[in-house]
Amino acid sequence: MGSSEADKPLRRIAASFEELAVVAKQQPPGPMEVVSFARACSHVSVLFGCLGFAFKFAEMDYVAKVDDLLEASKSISTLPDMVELDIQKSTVRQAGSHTRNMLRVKRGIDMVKILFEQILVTEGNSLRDAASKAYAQVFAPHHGWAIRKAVAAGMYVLPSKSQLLKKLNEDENTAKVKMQNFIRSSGPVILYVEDLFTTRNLGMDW
Ligand code: 1PZ
Repeated sequence: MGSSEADKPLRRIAASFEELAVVAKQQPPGPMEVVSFARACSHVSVLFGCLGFAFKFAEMDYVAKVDDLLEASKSISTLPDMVELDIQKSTVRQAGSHTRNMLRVKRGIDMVKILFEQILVTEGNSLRDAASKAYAQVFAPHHGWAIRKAVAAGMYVLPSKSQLLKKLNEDENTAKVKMQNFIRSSGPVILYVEDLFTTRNLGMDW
């Protein structure tokens, strides 16, 4: 069973976000565990491996931030507690803080959601338009000129859609179901994390 999960990363990504969505959709929501959020986000990093060397830098940054959340989960049990601790210490916006890393990782999830949405509506075999739109919507407003230029260059060396699906061990139809699944379940999780910021007036535009 372990190996079939490893062979089908999209299934594991979708399944872990479905579990998080259950917590996110509770009324009142949560509290979501740091460890389950971090583990679900760690599954997403397989996608980088499929995108090639150009995205190595993004992968390293994303993985480091997810690892920080995994480390945090050893002493802090829930995401709201984690944010409260940073508020008490006045470290919310400090580079490397758990709350700041959570915001960056949330953007990564949002980018994958939009990327999947775009892949499902884009004709043809290129990922460039889908990936460019997702990046433009989520990260570009927060990245400086140099990073935006590097990402734009990386868009030209992305694998094709069929190469990506092959690496993910999926075909059009099986991938479609799992992408739709992820789109559906990541929505409430993204909103849950955004709520942690808005309800405490922490802002998210930083
Ligand atoms: C087909 C999909 C193409 C994917 C393109 C992904 C492009 C993201 C490129 C980002 C380069 C990251 C460079 C590092 C940026 C950091 O300055 C910031 C701020 O970090 P801080 O100052 O708080 O330490 N980090 C980020 O913005 C997080 C970047 C994570 C990128 C995750 C993308 C997830 C997309 C997965 C797509 C499969």
